[in-house]
Amino acid sequence: MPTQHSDIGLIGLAVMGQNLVLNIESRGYAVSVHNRTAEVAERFVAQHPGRRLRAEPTLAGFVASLSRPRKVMLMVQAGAAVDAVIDSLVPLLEPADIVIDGGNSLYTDTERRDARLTALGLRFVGTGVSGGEEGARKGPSIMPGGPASTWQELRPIFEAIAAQVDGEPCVVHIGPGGAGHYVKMIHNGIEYGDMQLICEAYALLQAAGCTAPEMAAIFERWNDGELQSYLIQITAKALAQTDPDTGRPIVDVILDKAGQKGTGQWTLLNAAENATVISTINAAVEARVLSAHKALRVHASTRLHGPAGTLAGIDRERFVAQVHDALYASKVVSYAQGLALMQVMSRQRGWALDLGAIARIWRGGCIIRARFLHRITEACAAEPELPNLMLAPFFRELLNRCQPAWRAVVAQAVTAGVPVPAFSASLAYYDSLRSARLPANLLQAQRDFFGAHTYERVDRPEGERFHTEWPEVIG
Ligand code: NBP
Repeated sequence: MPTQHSDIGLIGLAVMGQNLVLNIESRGYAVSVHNRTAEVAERFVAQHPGRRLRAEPTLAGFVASLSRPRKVMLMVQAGAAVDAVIDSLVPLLEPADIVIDGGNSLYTDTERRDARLTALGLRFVGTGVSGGEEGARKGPSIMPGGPASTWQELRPIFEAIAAQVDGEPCVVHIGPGGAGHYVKMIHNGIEYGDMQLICEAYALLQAAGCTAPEMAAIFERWNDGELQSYLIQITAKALAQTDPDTGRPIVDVILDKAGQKGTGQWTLLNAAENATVISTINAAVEARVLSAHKALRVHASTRLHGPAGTLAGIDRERFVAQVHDALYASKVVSYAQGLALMQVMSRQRGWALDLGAIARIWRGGCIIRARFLHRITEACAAEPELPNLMLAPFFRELLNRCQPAWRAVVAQAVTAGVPVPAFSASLAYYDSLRSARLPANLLQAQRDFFGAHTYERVDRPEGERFHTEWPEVIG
């Protein structure tokens, strides 16, 4: 039985927990592990002999095995399981001990738990851990919230286990309370947007007659350029994969019904509550929802008329270049929207989020890791109070350059009947933002007409309200 105390303890040895423990131990830390089903922890330690790992079958033994102040990381299922583990842990902990929730918890749950544990003299850190199983093992992007005092104590471990890009660890203290889990939620929302945009590019290339192997080559080429990212890379590999049973491209035999775990929907709700537009992410979440209604779509496909969804006879090479630009521009809009939402919440909650640093820690370890993220860091450094990412010189020039092709792609998609909800939502946002005058003047007239809501005038100071006696409408 080891007598030395462990540096940190982890509860929840499913796929994420196991890989994170192996990562932490490999950086020179002794780790105690505990799992509700105790055999899982014992088997895990037995499978890794010679490591500084210690399985503790009881929670009391687990807590007693840790050096003070104790650092207890939870990697259990988000939701009720986190509360259940905290309930059992609390009586065993001492003031200043740190409980870290590394699961995908909703940031408002994190804020509730933070308030509860703080009142008990404990410290709570809700942290985003991105990158799935491989990230957990080899280096995730880590987004810790919680009090600044915890960052000083967790920093050496987190910096050691995080992904490294250009010699910098992909972790930074995000902010107090639920800030870490909030930023992880936005990361996931942006991930939804990126994935849908890539799927729309795929649909367009397919409509233009490209085969799966041809598209694999196109995405591979794109991955060597400005669009370089993990998601483009895996898309190329997925398109190149053959189904062993049929010999067909695997994407052709996969059913077109998307799943989701809910973090995208959380992002939508948060944007709606804060009157912020995230139309690209919105379109991405809704595209998944609509895809799941397969039977209804199959039925409607024989009842609702429209073009066949093909782009036959198109200049393929030119079109591929246009789709590239449309994808890049749409992606920038999606990030601009996600960043704008973070800015709104940062002000509202007093989190002081450093958007440039957040973009920097997303460069490695996480699903949205991409070359262009350093451009966001640069833009934020040049102008910390940037009103919208699209207005930063690099992105402004990029959008101005890409917009003719982007427009051509959306127009051709609409004409051919290829649904591109995220491409079009991005373009509509771009066009709305650059419209000095929108038709909201008529909307105000309508509101004043039926509800006497009043309106402002273009020729009078802002804030002065007017009402018109509109003609009566009979019937
Ligand atoms: P799961 O989300 O599948 O959770 C399984 C773990 O939770 C097991 O250790 C299980 O113990 C434990 N658990 C449950 Br379920 N209910 C419990 C309870 N009431 N009390 C104590 N323990 C309980 O594991 P995961 O896929 O490794 O994910 C862990 C967290 O990381 C989740 O929040 C997830 O959303 C997040 N995450 C996952 C990924 C990914 O790629 N999987 C990526 C990023 C973040 P048992 O063995 O006794 O059933």
